[in-house]
Amino acid sequence: MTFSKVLVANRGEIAVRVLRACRELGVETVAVYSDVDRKSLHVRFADEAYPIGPAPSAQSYLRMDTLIEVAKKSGAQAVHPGYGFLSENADFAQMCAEEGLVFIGPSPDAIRRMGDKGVARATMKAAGVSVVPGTEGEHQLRDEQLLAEAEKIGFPLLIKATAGGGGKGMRTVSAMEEMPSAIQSARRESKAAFGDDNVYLEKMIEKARHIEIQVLADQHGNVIHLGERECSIQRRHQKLLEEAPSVFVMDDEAFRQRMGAVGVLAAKAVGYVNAGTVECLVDENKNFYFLEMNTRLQVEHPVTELVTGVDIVFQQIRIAQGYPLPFGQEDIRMRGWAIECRINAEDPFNQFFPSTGVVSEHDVPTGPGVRVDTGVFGGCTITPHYDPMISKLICYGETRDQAVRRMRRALAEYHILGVASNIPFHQTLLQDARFLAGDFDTRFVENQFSMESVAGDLETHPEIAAILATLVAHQETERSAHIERDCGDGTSNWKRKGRWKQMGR
Ligand code: MV4
Repeated sequence: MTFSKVLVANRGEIAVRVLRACRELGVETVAVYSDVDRKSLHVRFADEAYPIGPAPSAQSYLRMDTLIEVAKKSGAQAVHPGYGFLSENADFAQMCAEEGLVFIGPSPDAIRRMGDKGVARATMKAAGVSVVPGTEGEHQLRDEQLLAEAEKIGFPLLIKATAGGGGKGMRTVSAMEEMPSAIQSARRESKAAFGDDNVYLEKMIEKARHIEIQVLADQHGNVIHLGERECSIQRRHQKLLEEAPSVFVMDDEAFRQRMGAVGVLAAKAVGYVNAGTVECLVDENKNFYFLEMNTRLQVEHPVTELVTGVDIVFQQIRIAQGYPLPFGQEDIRMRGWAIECRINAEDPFNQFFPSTGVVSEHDVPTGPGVRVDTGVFGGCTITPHYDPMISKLICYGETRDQAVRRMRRALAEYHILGVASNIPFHQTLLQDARFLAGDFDTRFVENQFSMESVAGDLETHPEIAAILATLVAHQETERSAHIERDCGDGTSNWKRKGRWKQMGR
């Protein structure tokens, strides 16, 4: 079935990303927006846009009934969920199907089986994929059973929520006497977050890297992988920088293909269709273990797009339309290096405290090897209602060194005024000897990295600030004298700009 219209059930940069893919496919688009998002970029990028409720996600972007109603009213045949919100909600995928809408993603059954991490582990183990040693089976375990299992597994170990993922409801336990209280608190956190207090145990893999495999599967049984992404640079389970390939895999093509084969096996084990990501832990000896599968498009998908040349979102839509993958595994090669910095509205000099308010200026870098995916523009407001990401800055180079140099150059070109950003964090990281040497694991940012030496230099210089402010004001005046070339359709640029500003269209 070819789509003539797609509804994008998301906001921000990922909604814009999906809308762009639709435009390139010649598919009409429908955006949805909460009250505070009426003037958002994703609304401007779509052919039609509908209000779906107040700012809190639970009353807008998470309202399945409203989204389906809008999809049907607008005449869309398919729904793209983006990431977050309803993207991994099996009930939503099922509801779409029941209402005759194509959910651009895997089947409700595949989402469910990967959504329960205990079931996912058992399924993978049965398929011959190596999982971290730990509790087995799909059933719920009582406290006494968990204690007995912990004895067998040994310490340190991790208690994880079966309904969790991404580190929520996770506890590290280093000795038996900590178990009872750790089980209680993990259960409590999981119950509060997911309405389910079931947990399982895994031996803790130390000094592990967090590497993930991108897979693509069509409706005709073709499953391929697009290589790995290195995701170890994170803080409190929030990824900050991702790269493809991983320095740890580098040009060990045999290792890459072994990991890729595991990704393909995992997808096949649940009859997976569309784009998905298999998260692995890789230890110092290149042993790797299945952790979980994310049944959605991921934030960091652009690094894979740049090194493989595959437009993942374009392929997602094609797959949902029923087309077979236009290439096979043998056609996929990773060429060059890509790095993504997540630019967040948070203050790296104040424990990454979130920063909200009006983004008065947003000057994004461009030039060779630079891509910026964003939903932010000068004059927009960052609210506390949604995630704090301002943009994704992605740089490509023939080598890791060139990608790093381009990223440093791009970060220096990047100017955000009005809210604090973590750009200084990235600038510091990209000068760090350990990072540059590829000598890091998942604990790096929290344990071996500090912004303090940089913060120490941050004296205030009011005179310099005054001179800069004058220069900026002067530059602004000069800039306003430059006139855009008109687009040839007879509409005046002033009219277009005014309409854009006032109507948000
Ligand atoms: C682990 C692990 C070590 N051993 N499992 C974190 C997010 C979720 N997807 C799985 N995670 C981990 N699971 C075993 N058996 C290490 C992580 C992990 C991590 C743990 C503590 C602090 C930071 C971390 C960052 C990435 C991954």
